[in-house]
Amino acid sequence: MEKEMKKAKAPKVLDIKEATSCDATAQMLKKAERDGVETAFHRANTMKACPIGADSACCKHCSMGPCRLNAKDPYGKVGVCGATIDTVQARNFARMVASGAAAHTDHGMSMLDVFREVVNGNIADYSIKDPIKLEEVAQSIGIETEDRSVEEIARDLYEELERTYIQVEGEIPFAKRVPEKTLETWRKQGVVPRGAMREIMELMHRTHMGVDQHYENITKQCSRTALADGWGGSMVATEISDILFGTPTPVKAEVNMGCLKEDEVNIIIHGHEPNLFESMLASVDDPTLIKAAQEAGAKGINLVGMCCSGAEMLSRHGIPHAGNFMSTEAILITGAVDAMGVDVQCIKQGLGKVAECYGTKLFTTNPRCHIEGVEHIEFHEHTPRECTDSIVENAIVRFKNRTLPIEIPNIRNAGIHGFSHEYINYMLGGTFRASYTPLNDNIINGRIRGVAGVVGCTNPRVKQDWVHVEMVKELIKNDVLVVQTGCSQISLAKAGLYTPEAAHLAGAGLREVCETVGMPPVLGLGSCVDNSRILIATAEMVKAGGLGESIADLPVAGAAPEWMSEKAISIGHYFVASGVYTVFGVTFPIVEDTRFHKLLFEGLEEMGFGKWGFAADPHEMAHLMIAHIDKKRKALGIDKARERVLMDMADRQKLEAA
Ligand code: NFS
Repeated sequence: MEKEMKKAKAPKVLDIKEATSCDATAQMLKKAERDGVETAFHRANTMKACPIGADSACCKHCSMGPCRLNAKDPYGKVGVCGATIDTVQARNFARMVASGAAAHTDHGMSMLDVFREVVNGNIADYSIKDPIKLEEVAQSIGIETEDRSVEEIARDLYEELERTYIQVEGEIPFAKRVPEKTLETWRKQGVVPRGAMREIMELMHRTHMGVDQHYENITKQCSRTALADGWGGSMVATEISDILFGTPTPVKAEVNMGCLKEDEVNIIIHGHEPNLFESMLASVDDPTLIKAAQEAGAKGINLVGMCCSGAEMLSRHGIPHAGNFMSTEAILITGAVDAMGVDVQCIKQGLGKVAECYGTKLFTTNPRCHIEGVEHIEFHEHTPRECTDSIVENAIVRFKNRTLPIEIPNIRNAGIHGFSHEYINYMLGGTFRASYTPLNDNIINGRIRGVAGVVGCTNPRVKQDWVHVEMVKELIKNDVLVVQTGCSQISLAKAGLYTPEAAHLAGAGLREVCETVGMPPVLGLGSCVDNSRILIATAEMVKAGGLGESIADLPVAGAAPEWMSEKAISIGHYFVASGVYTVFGVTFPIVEDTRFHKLLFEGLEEMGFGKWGFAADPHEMAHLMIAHIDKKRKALGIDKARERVLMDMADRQKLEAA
């Protein structure tokens, strides 16, 4: 083993208890140290974040610099070209939005490519699994569905949705789903997106040296671009994936590293685009491959997901999920992973080294994502099985040749996943009156104080999962219903909050609703592109009535407590631009006491949007959100109802106790 580990560096001392609250990951970090293997946790421990970059006080957009401004005296200095701190920060922030939006919209476009080829009959491995969803999406953007075939509707839908990307003028199709008053604000502010390609291109242009040098004007294009992600690229990714692979409905499933099986061939899919995973599902069900696995001495083939690909498959099919972003290296340390296939986004380059240490076969599959030293098996949507079958075959070979000892943390957490916005509708409204009215009623009568979307990454700069879990517990304790996606959903699932029994952790009002419906106090909606489900849910809440006329009126808030990626910034900004107060943790890449900071944290709200917030402490973060929800309740005149309901409950509890 020593010999095989020779390439790994000896890690410096890491306080594992402070690094993660995930017991399985902690167990694997201890093993990593015994094995002499380094992970992102160790690197974050020894690499101090650049303080100038962390404040976004550095500009490297041209070679007259890079220029460093002074975060402590932000207006004391300007860049060589004269750029102020506001320009520098706004440009840096804008490029994060552009990159994040590009990632989501490119993912959405890949889904649309598959959809087009399915509709044209050029792909046989996928089909339209959910024609009802197809009709609903088509109707929502004004496509005639009455007496028309699935093919006809699908063809029109493709053409319409293609505009989400390539349209040079006019509003994107899903703008039709935005509540009228919210759309009015967007039109007034000039931020209704055209096509994503145009918005991202313009944002990159504007942030080039010597173009847009007014932070307010840059922010305007940030909003337009971010909205092209949320109501555009991400929403297309979700809706098309539902149409092709099925809309999620509640499903019982397990998460955590204990989902690996020592006596089976273990394959992990990690990344973002569901077409790879869907094809892998077909491969692991193939009798020939199962037989090959058995002949190699395995009991079977065990397919497990990680990160957002995993969250999507967990929601849609109940496929077990092994862990979130900060556990992707850790799981390889089990020695039990025979193959890991990755496609795009959130794939650490460090995986290559760890996989090599444990003999795990790691494969990149997408032309957009190669990793030096890692084998590439290209995935083609016209012949998807060529790639996924080959990964399975490689995994079987590795299983057969396993030599290193295996240690799988014996931890699995069962829960209910797979809540689409359609299902929330049905669950709360019932078959015959499916609508958001019962949710709104429960908010109006005060049982539910408000709704919070808690999403996003895990980040080695904070204790893994801890910020997510503490914050969500505080929210539900205060009767805030929590909806989730991505890595955050997995953090809470590992903490056991995805069971209906977890309702006992909720305040009396939320608990009563959960117990009546039989739902957990925390609802998982899937992957990060599925944050678009939260947008649609907010639009439905406005439509159902009684909670104001725009998204900005709703008693809702959002958070990404352990964010790390540019995609998270794009998501945060599209929620803000849609009208939602959105709080981020870890760090915020802007110097306080600058005009740009004031615009994001106050000014946008005055213009009819939502606004940004920041706190590193999970309880403080939760209470910022709760205070905002209460402010909105007051503005709606429903603050008294909650006092009444709590009084009634106290009386009832007294009676019950007597
Ligand atoms: Ni979204 Fe962060 Fe990545 Fe998914 Fe996880 S890290 S922004 S949650 S896997 S995209």
